[in-house]
Amino acid sequence: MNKIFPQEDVNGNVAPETKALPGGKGDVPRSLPAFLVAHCGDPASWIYSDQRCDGTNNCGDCSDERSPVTVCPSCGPGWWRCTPTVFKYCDCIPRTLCRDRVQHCSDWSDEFSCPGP
Ligand SMILES: [Ca+2]
Repeated sequence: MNKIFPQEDVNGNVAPETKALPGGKGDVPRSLPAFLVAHCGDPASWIYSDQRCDGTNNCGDCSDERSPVTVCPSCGPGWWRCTPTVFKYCDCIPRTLCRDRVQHCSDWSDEFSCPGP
């Protein structure tokens, strides 16, 4: 499910006006089965269940990617753990962003430590 970021460019950068947004604010649509819906740390926000632990900051505060709201496995093999400089990511960035001469980690580890994709 990638429709949250329709204007992402080839570098994974997202224009500021297209920042991640939760599935919605307020009441969950009654037409959605409960198993399709997950809540963010902000009880007023919700996302689709498959947006949990997908590496993308859908809640806006990363509560869909981090404890205590969501328990996720650590960064998978295709991911690099760091503190991202990109709003879209929380604790890991895709390794495809490593060694591309663009900073994606606050400590620049994506360019200097990450071995690459
Ligand atoms: Ca997510």
